[in-house]
Amino acid sequence: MKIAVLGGDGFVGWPTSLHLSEQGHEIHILDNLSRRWIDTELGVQSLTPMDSIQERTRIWHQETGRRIHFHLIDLARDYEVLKSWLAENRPDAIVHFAEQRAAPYSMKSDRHKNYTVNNNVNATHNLLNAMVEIGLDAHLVHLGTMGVYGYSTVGAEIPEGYLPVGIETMSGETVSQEILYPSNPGSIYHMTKCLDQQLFQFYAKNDGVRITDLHQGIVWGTHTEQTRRHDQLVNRFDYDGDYGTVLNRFLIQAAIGYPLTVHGVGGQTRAFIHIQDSVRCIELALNNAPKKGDRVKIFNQMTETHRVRDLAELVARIAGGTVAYLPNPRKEAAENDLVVKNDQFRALGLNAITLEAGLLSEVMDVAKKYAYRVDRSRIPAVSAWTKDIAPTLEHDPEGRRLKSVS
Ligand code: USQ
Repeated sequence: MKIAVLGGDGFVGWPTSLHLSEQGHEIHILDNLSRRWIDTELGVQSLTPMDSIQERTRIWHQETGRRIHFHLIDLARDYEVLKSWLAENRPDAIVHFAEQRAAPYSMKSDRHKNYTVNNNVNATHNLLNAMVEIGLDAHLVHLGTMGVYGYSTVGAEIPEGYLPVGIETMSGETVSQEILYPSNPGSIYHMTKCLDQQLFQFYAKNDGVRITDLHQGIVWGTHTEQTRRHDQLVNRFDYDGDYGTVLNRFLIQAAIGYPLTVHGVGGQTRAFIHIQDSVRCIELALNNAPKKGDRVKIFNQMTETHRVRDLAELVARIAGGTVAYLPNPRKEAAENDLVVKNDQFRALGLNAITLEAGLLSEVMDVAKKYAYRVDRSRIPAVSAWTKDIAPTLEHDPEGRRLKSVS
């Protein structure tokens, strides 16, 4: 297949591009490199030394003889450029990662809220709009999030996208219907993914666009089979307070002897998936496209659930370290349970990497190897969900006063 990977320079986009290229697909990365600009804005860098996208694709060609093409396009702002590119290249499938993906960054200030909404919603809408306008019947696979469901404890499994409900009619009968699971976003970023869902429902119904939406949990790990092939193919690894996700943060904190930063009492339960399984799921989704006229296909892309404080204790046990219970910068439930259905990927043959099995090698191969590149001052999470939370975040876990919490 000819596959356009939108956002193919990012944390999941890059290993996905390599994986699909290795499978023999013709890969075109469309990216505006915004993630690299945000690193500059925040004064942080990937833990792993990351080359330019042009250099990465050159090394891939040198190692495998396969070409990955790169196109510098901003989906949210360059609608006409995107439309012309799609019209000229007519990909068979499009994988859409091209959104600002950090919840803390999206809550940092009013400017960051605007940026996240404008960027994410426009990117998705521009894409759908252009596909319909040029009559492109490509399968669109979108990276959504488990966060669209919220993490409230309801005492029932979270289904894959749709919830069967009984509705009492005016004549007193009960009719059953499947509705999109009620969305319950916990950040501006998560809210944009809820809005994406509505766009997908409309374009599938009105124009027959074939769409798969992957509700992914928190990705952990760094390497995939392909990124291991050469030092310069390495994936990015974020550990800072905005882009670092919880488990990867704990791994690097343990490696450098920094207290593990648990928010609140650490009672939040979240869904997780290893990066290798994430790219495999995208391949499975591409190979199982919906037919024209089908409703949006939704998969829960996660393999296990864990409570944050249990993860911290597990990492501290494996890699050593102490756990710090800190004021929570977020507005979220102190404790929640989470039970998630993921039958569809299991039925398609996903054989998951378990966290206990993979953690130690991650600490040794990545966290300890690159520990010398860590800037400890970038570890504290200082983006507050509301103004009244901000003053509680004045000290880092080592007791130092932070300069600014905005
Ligand atoms: N947390 C800590 N300590 C930390 C960092 C986070 O206790 O140092 C807690 C947070 O308060 C939260 C949980 O860990 O309760 C998860 O935080 P996270 O930063 O790992 O994940 P999140 O903000 O939810 O976002 C990440 C990705 C996002 C993706 C989402 C999937 O950045 O792109 O959509 O995971 S999910 O969480 O399932 O919605």
